[in-house]
Amino acid sequence: MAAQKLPSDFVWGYATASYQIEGSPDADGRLPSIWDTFSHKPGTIKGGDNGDVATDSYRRWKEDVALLKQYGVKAYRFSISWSRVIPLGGRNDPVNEAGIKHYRNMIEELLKNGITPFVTLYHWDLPQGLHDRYGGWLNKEKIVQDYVNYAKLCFTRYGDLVKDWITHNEPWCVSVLGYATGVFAPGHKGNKEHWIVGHNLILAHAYAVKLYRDEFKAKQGGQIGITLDLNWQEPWDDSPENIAAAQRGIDFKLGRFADPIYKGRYPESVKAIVGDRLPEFTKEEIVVLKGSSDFFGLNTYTTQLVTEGGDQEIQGNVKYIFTRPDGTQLGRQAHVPWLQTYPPGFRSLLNYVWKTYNKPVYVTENGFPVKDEHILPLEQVVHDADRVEYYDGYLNALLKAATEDGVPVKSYFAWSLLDNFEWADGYEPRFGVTYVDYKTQKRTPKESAEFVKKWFAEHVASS
Ligand code: GBH
Repeated sequence: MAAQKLPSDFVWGYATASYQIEGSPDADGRLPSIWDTFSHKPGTIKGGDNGDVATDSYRRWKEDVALLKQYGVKAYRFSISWSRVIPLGGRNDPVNEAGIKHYRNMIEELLKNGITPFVTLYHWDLPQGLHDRYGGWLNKEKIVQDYVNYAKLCFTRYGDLVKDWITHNEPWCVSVLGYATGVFAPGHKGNKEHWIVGHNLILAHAYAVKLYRDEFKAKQGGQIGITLDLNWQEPWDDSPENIAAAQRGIDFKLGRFADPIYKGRYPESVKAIVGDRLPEFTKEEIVVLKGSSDFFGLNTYTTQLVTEGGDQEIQGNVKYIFTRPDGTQLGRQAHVPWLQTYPPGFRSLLNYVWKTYNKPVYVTENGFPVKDEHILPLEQVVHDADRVEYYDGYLNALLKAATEDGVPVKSYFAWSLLDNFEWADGYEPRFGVTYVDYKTQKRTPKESAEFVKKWFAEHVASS
């Protein structure tokens, strides 16, 4: 019997994000985002890098679309830079037609090539204007209105062509890395603001979804949801403490966003630890929140082993390690310290998400930066066996979850189309299936691009 296949309407492709690839920060009326400001502060980014040039995709987007076409994808997930379309960001600020046109052209080009656009509205690049004016994500009344206005502009200008919308990418990163550990823009530290920012991100998401459903969905016929991130958390051993710790770790990473959005409330474990620093939703807000995502957008890269203990409230007072009780490593080490290859964890995660939230799952990011790729000669870089091993493992885990476990997985977007600006880590880690020579901007496909193409050709049923 032939191996089971994914259904013919399974969506796959690559993902990117505006600040990580576009460059051209001042082009055609764009104004800075908090990432422009943050990355230009000395000491924030490894190697003193910033996104001023990145992969130059604001200018080379046609080349990017041609690559996608060559790679055989069905879809492309990219994000819109808010400060290109509303340079100052606010609902009473001018709309920038040149910025609008840029994404419109790209969307049209994708469709002409048979590639479905999946559009992320917010992948971390808040207009600096809103941060300066009222504290950005910290100001509930104002940011919710301005975000909804921005979303409305995108639905109005692109919604005839775009049918798949993602409100936010990884609100955990925005709130915790931006407002607690301070390693991401805007670089705040502490244990209070990130709960407020997380709360406001959820509300902005929910009111944008309400607007889409009330005013656009019937006419445009699309869907809208949010992308959350979770690396699977596996108890280090089967002691009751560590089993409980893993669940608490998941609640602090995923549940703090997913439970309000899919169930209308924060997890009890989070409330118990955070107490009155955790803002409350009003009754009226809960009505808007609950069920405010048509699907479950999931970014995931690895698995962490979890033990009870430690005093890091942000992660629910649990500890993470990659070393098993028998002293072996969980999987192959990537270039970044937080990632090891472990496909079974992906299968467990897909099952958990489906069982817990009961929504079709869209995997919106998954990928691997090969160790030391930035210093290897190009002949070796393109022969990216460790990345191929990763995709082989993760795609087969997804296939099993879909066909043997019955999880309704609808999409898979690999991260990323190109090597690009990896936030605080600068240009050193390379996640692309395409090598980018940052001096010349020349793109060279790695073997993983061919592998992924072939895998989907073999594992998606023909229609
Ligand atoms: C995703 O983040 C992002 O959506 C994407 O933009 C990014 O390029 C990609 O993954 C690869 O990283 O947590 O302090 O140890 C995944 C979440 C956030 C995980 C930053 C690694 C490292 C800093 N990533 N984190 S820290």
